[in-house]
Amino acid sequence: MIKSIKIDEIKDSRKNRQIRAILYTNKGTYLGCAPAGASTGKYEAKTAPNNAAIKQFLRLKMIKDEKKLDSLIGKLPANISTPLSIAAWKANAKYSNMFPYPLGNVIGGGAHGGFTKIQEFLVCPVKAKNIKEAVETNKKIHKEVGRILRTGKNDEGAWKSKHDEFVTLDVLSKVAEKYDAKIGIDFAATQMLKKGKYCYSFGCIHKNEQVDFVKDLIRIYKLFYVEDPFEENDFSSFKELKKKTKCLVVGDDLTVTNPIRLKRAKDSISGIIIKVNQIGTVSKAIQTVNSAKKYKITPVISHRSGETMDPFIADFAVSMKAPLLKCGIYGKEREAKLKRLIELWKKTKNPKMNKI
Ligand code: 2PG
Ligand code: MG
Repeated sequence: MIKSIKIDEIKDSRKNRQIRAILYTNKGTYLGCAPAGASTGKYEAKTAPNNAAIKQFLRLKMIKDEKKLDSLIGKLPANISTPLSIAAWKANAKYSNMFPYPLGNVIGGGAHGGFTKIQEFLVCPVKAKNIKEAVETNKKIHKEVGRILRTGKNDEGAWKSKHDEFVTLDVLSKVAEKYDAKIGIDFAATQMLKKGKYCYSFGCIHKNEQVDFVKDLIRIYKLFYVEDPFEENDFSSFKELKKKTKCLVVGDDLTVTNPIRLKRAKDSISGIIIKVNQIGTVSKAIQTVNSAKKYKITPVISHRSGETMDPFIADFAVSMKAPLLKCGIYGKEREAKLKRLIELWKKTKNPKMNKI
C-alpha cells in the first residue's frame, strides 16, 4: 500500500531536468526516474513541461494501491507517468534467471553528436559465458577503439569518429573480431532522410537504394543487428529487408513500444526496441514485450540518450527475459545499469545468459 508519493526533479546525463518519483509504501521506498531521448520518434507518447506534468498528476486523487497506479496515470504526459510507473513496478518486481547480452554503444554520431550520420555503432559479446565477462568485453572494446580513434565522447559516452561510416566500421569490426563480439548499427534513419535521400558522411543515396545498401553492409561487416535502417513510416522497406536477411531487423522509431504499431510491423521486423517512456507506462511496455514474443520478435530493452542513475532497465530486462539490453558502455549513468546486472547475477540462483 502506498503511504505517500514525492515528486522532484533531477539532472540527467545531458544536464537536462527530469522528473523523479519516490514511492513510500508499507514494504519499502521505491524510486523511478524519467529518461529522455534526442532522436525521438514522431509517434512516441507526448511529454509536457515538467511543472505542467507534475501539476496534472497532483490533480489526481490520492492513489493508495501501487498495482492500480498504472491504469490511473496512463493518460498523463510520459515524463510524469514513466517515473511513477517504474517506481510502482519496482515495488512488485519479479525476476527470472535469464540475463540479457549487453548491446553496447562504442561509436556514435547523428543526433547524439559526432561526424558520422549513422547514430550508433554497437557491439555485443555473444560468446561471453556470464554477465561480468560480457560487460568487461564491451569495456575492453570501447577502450581499444578509443585508442585508435583518439577523439572525444558524445551524449551516450560513445566515441565520436572523425572518419566516414566505412572507415568507422572497418575500425570497429577489427577490434570486435579480436574479442569474438558481433557488431550492429542503429541508423536512426528518420534523422538521415533529406529530400528523399539518406545522407551519410560519405554522401547521400536514394531512398530506394537503401535496402540493398543495408544488405551489403550486413554482408561485408557481418552485422547481426540493424536498428531503424529506414524512416519511421517505411514499413515496406523493413519488410523487404527482413525477407532478405537473417540479421535482426529492429524497429525503434518505427514501433515506439506501441502494441498497435508493433501489430502493423509484425512482418517487417525481427526485433523491437522497448523504451518505457515511448509508451508512457511499464504495463503497456510489458504488453508490447509479450506481443513481440508471440510474434517471435526479439524484445530489446533500451536506455535513452539522456539517462539518469536509475538502473531500472537492467531489472526490467532480467524480469522480462529479454535477450538483449541496449545500453552505453561508458559514463556513470550507463555503468549504473551494467553494475546492476552484475549485482543481480550474483543474487540469482542458477543464472544463465539468454539466447539471442
Ligand atoms: C535510440 C536511442 C538510444 P534516443 O535511438 O535508440 O540510443 O536514442 O534516446 O536519443 O532516442
Ligand atoms: Mg534507436
